[in-house]
Amino acid sequence: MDGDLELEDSIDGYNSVKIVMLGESGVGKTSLALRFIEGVFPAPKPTIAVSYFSKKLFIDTQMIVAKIWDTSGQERFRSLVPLYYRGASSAVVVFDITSMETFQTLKFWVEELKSNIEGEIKIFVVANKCDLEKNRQVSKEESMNYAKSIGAKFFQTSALSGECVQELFRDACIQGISITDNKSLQNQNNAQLEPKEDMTNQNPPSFCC
Ligand SMILES: Nc1nc2c(ncn2[C@@H]2O[C@H](COP(=O)(O)OP(=O)(O)O)[C@@H](O)[C@H]2O)c(=O)[nH]1
Ligand SMILES: [Mg+2]
Repeated sequence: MDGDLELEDSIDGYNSVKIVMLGESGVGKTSLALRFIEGVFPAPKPTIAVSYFSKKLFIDTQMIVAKIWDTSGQERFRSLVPLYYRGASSAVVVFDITSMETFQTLKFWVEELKSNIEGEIKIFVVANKCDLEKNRQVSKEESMNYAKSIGAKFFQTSALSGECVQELFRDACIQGISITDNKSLQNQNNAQLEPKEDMTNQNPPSFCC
């Protein structure tokens, strides 16, 4: 079922995409992941220790398992273990539009990601808390330009209202699965796993909201 919350790292029989969440503490990483998985804005859970979520979804005609790795507070130390990044195909790098500081440190997280990842990864720059427009400190234009400069896609979301959250994670799966499929192809030389045409589009228009 779509709302399943699972803590194990093995879901057999389906292609899966590993998505890592990055960004400063408090920007809404856990809220976005839970909004996607459970479809609700979670009540504040300061002690939340869950760091792994999964959800099955159909993409084209394939059942895909989105495996979302969320930090459980370690990001406060600006350090995540290499295992966190290993095998990731998509990275969702989040900042809070009401905090310029969280946007400034986005660059740190992108560098951190690049120095920990081997091979290709799709990056998604996410401007969260767009329901708090009146407190905005970071303009949409500035953040979009930054995303463009690093070849990332850009989404503006609200875990509170749900705006663009499904679209974000769905796209992270679509983009990620093309990488995962390519890795499988290289490893297995299996022509049947050839990525579908619409999943291999490397630079589709990046816009939401
Ligand atoms: N208004 C608003 N608050 C949010 C949003 N996303 C998260 N929050 C709040 O921001 C705080 C930090 O969220 P959390 O998901 O724990 O951030 P994390 O530390 O990055 O995982 C919590 O109080 C959330 O309720 C959002 O889109 N809009
Ligand atoms: Mg969190």
